Amino acid sequence: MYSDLLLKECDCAIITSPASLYYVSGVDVADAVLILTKRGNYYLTNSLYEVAVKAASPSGFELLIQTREEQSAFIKNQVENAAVIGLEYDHITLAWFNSFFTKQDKTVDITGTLAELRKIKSCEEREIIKQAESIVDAAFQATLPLIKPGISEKALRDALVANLVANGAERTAFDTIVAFGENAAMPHAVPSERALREGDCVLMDFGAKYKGYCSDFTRTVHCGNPSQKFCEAYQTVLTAQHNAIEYLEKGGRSAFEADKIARETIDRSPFRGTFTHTLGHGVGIEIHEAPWLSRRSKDVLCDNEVFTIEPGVYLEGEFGVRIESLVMIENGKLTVIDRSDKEIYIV
Ligand SMILES: [Mn+2]
Repeated sequence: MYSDLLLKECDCAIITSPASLYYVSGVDVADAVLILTKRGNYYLTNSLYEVAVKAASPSGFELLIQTREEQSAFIKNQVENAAVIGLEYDHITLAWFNSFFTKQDKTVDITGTLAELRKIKSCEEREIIKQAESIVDAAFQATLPLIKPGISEKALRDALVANLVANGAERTAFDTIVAFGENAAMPHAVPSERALREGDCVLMDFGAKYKGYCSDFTRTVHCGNPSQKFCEAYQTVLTAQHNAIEYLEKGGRSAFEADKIARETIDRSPFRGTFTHTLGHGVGIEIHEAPWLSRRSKDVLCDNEVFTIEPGVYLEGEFGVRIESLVMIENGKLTVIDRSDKEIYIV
């Protein structure tokens, strides 16, 4: 149980990040604070959110609707009565910290414990994420016919977003990336008015937020006949992804090793050194969370974790290719969740 684990390190845990609020209580509204103690758990918010939080009725929490002053006094009182206070160091601001704490107060960071808890998904969480990824598959299929010369990156982005919502997404899981031709060489390109031309690649990276959980998906298609160089880059990225997935299918569980296998595949090709980011990341309430698949990762991948495998090749001034799948490990077996084809697709 999360509260037992959290209260091992401290006698009062204060949760302030929307993602952890949602994970622990099932409700995240702006301006809420969760306080977990051995004596009881409190959900602090203000009257603006009273109806919403009451309707969701987070179990195991005493709901306190307070003014800003009452909330401050309540937190101060909890802090005074605890020897060690757990905080999400990666979320609180110095201003917030200074309004409740002095140098004498002993605090510990609970970010890592929450990340460890959140990276193991329950059966229910995995089901929701599978549904979130099927929304993305459907939106992709619905958008493919719109990819024609003349359409702008922004217009294609808008169509993708509309198709996500039409297929059940509450909203997008992150800012949708649509990049044509040379813009695709920027892994986090921002959609522009750039119009699609024959000979451009089309990189689309997008995700759905569904029942509070994210999905993540990338495909790169091509407008008109691709060059030999593009085809080679595409096959290299696909092989890199395939090799990493095969390693996991065969029971490999080192996140570092999975990254290395994909990276070496690209580095053995003419595209050496052009895979400039990490292989993947966990996906859950947040789009980027533990585990981390990178050159520096010490993560050992486990049952019931959900994460991406997304190698890429980026050639400045020319094009970029990224293929991203969402995978999970269940009962010791790897499952690729997205269903859309990965063979080179020409529009
Ligand atoms: Mn991703």
